[in-house]
Formats: sequence, structure tokens, C-alpha cells
Amino acid sequence: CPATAAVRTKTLDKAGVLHRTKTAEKGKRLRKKHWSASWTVLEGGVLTFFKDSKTSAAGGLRQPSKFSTPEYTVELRGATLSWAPKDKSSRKNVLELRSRDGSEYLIQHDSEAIISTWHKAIAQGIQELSAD
Ligand code: I3P
Repeated sequence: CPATAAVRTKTLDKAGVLHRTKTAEKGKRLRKKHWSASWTVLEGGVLTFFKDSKTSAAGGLRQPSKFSTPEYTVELRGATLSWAPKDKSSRKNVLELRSRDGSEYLIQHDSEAIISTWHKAIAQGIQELSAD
């Protein structure tokens, strides 16, 4: 429904600091993981990871300035989300997000409560988009 879609694109679903690392680029597995803490925004069916924790550290938990650069944007349409199997990471509370174009990200937070709210929000975003 276009009206719902229009409203949704203006809705900030969720924002916060998460640990994340990209593990595949368009179907090609990356050799090394580079975890970093980054400001992360879920909005309008798109998940955006900003460059690094310096941005979020400078602004506390507020949204970074509009000049800060998104590092990765992930379209949730056609994406899948699951809890990462143990062999993907030694960390706890790790989510695996696969985009439609075959890129993969691990997303992690030490707090189970916090990662669970992200799990719910991203899963809901994926579901809403597939219903269109
Ligand atoms: C990697 C780094 C990652 C770790 C990865 C290591 O070492 O410690 O944090 O992933 O484990 O190889 P390096 O810094 O030398 O690249 P996790 O923290 O997710 O476990 P892996 O080899 O099991 O993927």
C-alpha cells in the first residue's frame, strides 16, 4: 500500500550503537572480520551503519551530524535475519543479516535485551516489506 509505505519511510524505527562486521560482499565471503562499534539507524526499511564509534562517541547517544557518512546501508526488502550459528563468531548475542544482493553482516551487542529489540525491529521491517 503506497500510503503506508510513504508513512513508513518517514518513521524512525530504531537507532543506537551496535557492534557490527561485514562478512560477505555480494556473495563473496570476506576473509577477515573487522568488528567495530557504530551508530546504527533503522529507518524506512533500510538499516544504516555509520562509519565508526568516534561519530557516536562525539555525540553521545544522539544522532551524529548530517555530515557523518554512512558506511553500509542494507535494504531490508528481500533480506533475511537469523541468530548467527556459534561457528560464525565467538561473541554472544550475534545476529546475521543477509541482504538480497548477497552481502552479509554480523550484528552484536553484549546486552541480550538490547539485541533482542533490534532483532524484533529488523525482523518486523523485513516482514512489512515482503507484505507490500
Ligand atoms: C579475528 C578477530 C575477530 C574474531 C575472529 C578472529 O582475529 O579476533 O574478532 O571474530 O575469529 O580471527 P584478527 O583480529 O586477527 O583478524 P569474533 O570476535 O567474531 O569471534 P574467527 O577467526 O573465528 O572468525
